[in-house]
Amino acid sequence: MNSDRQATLYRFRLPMDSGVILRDSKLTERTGYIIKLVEGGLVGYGEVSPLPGFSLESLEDAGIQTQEFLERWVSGGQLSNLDELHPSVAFGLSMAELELNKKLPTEGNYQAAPLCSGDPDELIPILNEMKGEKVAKVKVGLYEAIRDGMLVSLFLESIPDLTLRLDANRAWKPEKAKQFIKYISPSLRQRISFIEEPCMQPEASLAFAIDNGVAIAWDETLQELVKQADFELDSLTGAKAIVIKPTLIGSVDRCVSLIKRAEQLGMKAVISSSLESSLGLCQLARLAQQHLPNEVPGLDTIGLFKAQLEVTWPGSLLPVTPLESQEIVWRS
Ligand code: OSB
Ligand code: MG
Repeated sequence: MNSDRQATLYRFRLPMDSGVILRDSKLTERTGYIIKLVEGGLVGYGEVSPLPGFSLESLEDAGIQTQEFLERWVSGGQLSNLDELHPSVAFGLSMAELELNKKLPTEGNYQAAPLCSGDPDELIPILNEMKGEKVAKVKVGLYEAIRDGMLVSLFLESIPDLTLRLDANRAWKPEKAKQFIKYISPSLRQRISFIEEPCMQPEASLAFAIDNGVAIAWDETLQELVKQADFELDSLTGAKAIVIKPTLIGSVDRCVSLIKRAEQLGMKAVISSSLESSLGLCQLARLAQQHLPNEVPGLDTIGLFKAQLEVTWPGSLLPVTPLESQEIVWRS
């Protein structure tokens, strides 16, 4: 029995901006859990927020599993074999332990790639604020492929030092992907850093990349394959980059070993958000600073919320809801 340990499990609810749509359904509120670990006068937080439509575990299942682990932890148990748990639970517990043990730096990489939808004129002032590489992210595949192609082309033509990350979320049939890329002249294609998951089938995405001289990245494919016991990143090297969304992947150790393996294989790794609250999002920025200080992370999602939780994302003017105002579901 380790009587020095204390833990609290909060359940939070934060209102979302009215227009947030995830895989065809509207997300009006983000719910999740926050873990607080206390030991030897030190504190560590972690966020467990399964993402509806993306995580396989439900919020309830994640909460039950987290509480079970916390009960064991306060009576002296180690947080081991985390990757046997739901990914969101493994991520939150490992993050809380990392922070508690002072192994998470205080500085963060908050240079998120701005998510943009329409007007290049709105993007220019944001890009001018960016220190290093000017990189933005555009969601494609939601509208006509030709419209997307013209928009991306316009962005690249009007901002000569801009690099774009595109995300199709598997929306295109191979013919649609071809229609899209036809609108972007080959000389502009190099400034598409990558297109995430252009097609439904990974093989079709690979063929698209090879046929059109454009790089791709794995997001959903990585999430699916990482669940297999014998998964090796070597099987995914046809793409230039992997997008790591820790809430959907698992423990911090798991994510860090993916980052290291990607480096060995010459692939880019990008730490990305699964719409965590500002608390979890800031921790992701700190993790990105620790392991990928020179890579712009995909963390520009605070603007999808109407409120922050406990901590402020640098530069965000959204109101901050204290953690203490949220429901305590369990405490030791
Ligand atoms: O489409 O990749 C997605 C966030 C939650 C769920 C799905 C997605 C995202 C993001 C995060 O796009 C932001 C980013 O990767 O830049
Ligand atoms: Mg994606």
